Amino acid sequence: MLIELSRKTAETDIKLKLDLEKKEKPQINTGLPFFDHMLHAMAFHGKFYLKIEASGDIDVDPHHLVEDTGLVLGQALLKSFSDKSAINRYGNAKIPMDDALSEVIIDVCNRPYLVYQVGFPQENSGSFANFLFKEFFQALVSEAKINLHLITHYGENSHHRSESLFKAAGIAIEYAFRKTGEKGTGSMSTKGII
Ligand SMILES: [Mn+2]
Repeated sequence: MLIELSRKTAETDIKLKLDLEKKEKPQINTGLPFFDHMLHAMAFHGKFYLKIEASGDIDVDPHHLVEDTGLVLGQALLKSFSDKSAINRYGNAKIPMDDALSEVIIDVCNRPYLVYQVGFPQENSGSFANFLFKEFFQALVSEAKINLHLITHYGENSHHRSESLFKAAGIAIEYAFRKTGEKGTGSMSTKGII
């Protein structure tokens, strides 16, 4: 299912297309090259289609753009689930990249909660401030209403840490939101609804 969303404020202008069931080359352009690199890695390794055209007041601070991109992606993930067909609900992935190992665990449970055990030995990757990734994931979690645990176990290179984290996030997200073909949501919770 292709989901198209756009969001325009005084600070940012974001156009996003997401199709979790279609493998197509990701197209990401936020004006922040390292952020593009991470989002591309997430969609490519998650094997889903993601197109993002985003612009904003990054000359002031990339904060708004990074946060709002997470927000729109979270809204798209929630929408992908709006037909209420059964999905795997849980997903996890542990992905290395050279010296670094990261782990992502997800529960699509309608209760937003982020656990962020993520650290970076270097503050920046290129010109990108790594602490901004928390703003991205916090916004995504709030809008998608998911429980997301992000862990960077180790790694001496921040670029490798974040890249393994985004790859793991893509794989875990794709699996958790993947439709199982069963009817309804009954299989997903003992309460009958999540
Ligand atoms: Mn890289």
